[in-house]
Amino acid sequence: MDHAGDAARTDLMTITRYVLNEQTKHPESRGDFTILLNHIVLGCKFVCSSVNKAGLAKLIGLAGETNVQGEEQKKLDVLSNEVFIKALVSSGRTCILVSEEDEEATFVEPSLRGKYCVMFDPLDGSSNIDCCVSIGTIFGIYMIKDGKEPTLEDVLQPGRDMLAAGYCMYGSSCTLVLSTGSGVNGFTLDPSLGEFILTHPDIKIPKKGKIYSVNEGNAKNWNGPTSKYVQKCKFPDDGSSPKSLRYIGSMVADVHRTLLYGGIFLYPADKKSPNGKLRVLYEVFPMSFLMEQAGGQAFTGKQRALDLVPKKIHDRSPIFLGSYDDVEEIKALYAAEEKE
Ligand code: FDP
Repeated sequence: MDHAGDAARTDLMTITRYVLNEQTKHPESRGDFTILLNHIVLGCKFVCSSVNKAGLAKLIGLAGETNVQGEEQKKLDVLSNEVFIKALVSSGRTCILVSEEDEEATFVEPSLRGKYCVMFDPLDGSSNIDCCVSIGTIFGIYMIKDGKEPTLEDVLQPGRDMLAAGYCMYGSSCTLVLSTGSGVNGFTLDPSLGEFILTHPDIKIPKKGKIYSVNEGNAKNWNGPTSKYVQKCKFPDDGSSPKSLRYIGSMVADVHRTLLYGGIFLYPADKKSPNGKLRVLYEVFPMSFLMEQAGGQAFTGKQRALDLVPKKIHDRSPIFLGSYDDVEEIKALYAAEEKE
C-alpha cells in the first residue's frame, strides 16, 4: 500500500492554507493579502463555473458591445469583468483596479479602500470561447504605500515592482498558477471540494525547450530578428532537432504549456502592430513575472520585460518569454541587429 501517496491525498494543501503558511513567514502581516487572494479565488471559481455552463446557459455569443481595444465583447467577458470588479471591491483590500474590459481605471470608494492595486484580464483568449478551447484570467498585484492617496502612477510602475501575479486557466482542469515573489506554484480546482489544491509545487521551467509558439500568419510583417529566430526553430544550424510548433491563440493556455514543458512563446512586433498585441499591465507583466520566478526569461525585443515602464494603462508591448536558453537566443539576434 502506498502510505506516502495516501498521506498526500488526505493532507490537502489548499491555496488558502498555502498562503496562510506563507503569511506566517512575515510576522508583520495582518492577513490582508490572504483576504485579497480569497476574493480573487472566488472570482476564478465563479468564472470557471460560468465557462463550464456557458453552452447550456446560452451565455456565449456577442453581447453587442465593443471593448476599449475595439474588439467585440462576448457575454462571458462582461460577466467575468463584473464578477472580478465586485469581488475585488468587496474584499476591502483594493484601491485601484485596471481591467482589460474597462477604458478607465476603477478607483475604489474610500470606505472600502485597501492598499492593493490589481490589474487583470478577466477572460483572456475570448475568441476561443465559442469553440470551448481553454481560456483564462490573468492578474498582477502592486501595493501602494501606507496612508498614500492612490493615483494612476501607482499602477504605471515597472513590472519588477509587482508583489504577486498569477493566472487561472479554464481548461480540461481549472488550474490556478501563482507567484508571490518566491517561486511559482500551481493549484488545481477539485470540483467536488470547491477548493484549489496544490498539485504543481515549485514549478521550474526547463532550461531549454522543444516547442515554439507564435501566430505564424503574421510572418510576412515580422522584422529580421523574429524571422531569423523562427527560421532557426525550423532549420537549426547547430545540428539539433527542429522545434515543434504549438499555438492555441489563447495566451493563458500557450503560456501554461510553455511553463510546464519549456520552449518559447512569442507575440512579436510586426509592421502592422509595432507594439505587438498583448497588453503590458495585465498580460505581459504577470506572465513575465511568473516566467522569471520559474527560472525563465521575458524580453520585449529591446529590454527585460519587467523593466518596462508603462505610460498608459492599456499600453501594449512585443513579448518573447519562456525557457532561459531559448529567450537567450532571441536576445542575441536582436543584439546582433542593433550592432549592424
Ligand atoms: P484574444 O484575442 O482571443 O482575446 O490578447 C488576447 C489574445 O486572445 C491572447 O489571449 C492571445 O495570445 C492572442 O490574443 C492571440 O492573438 P492572435 O489571434 O493575433 O494570434
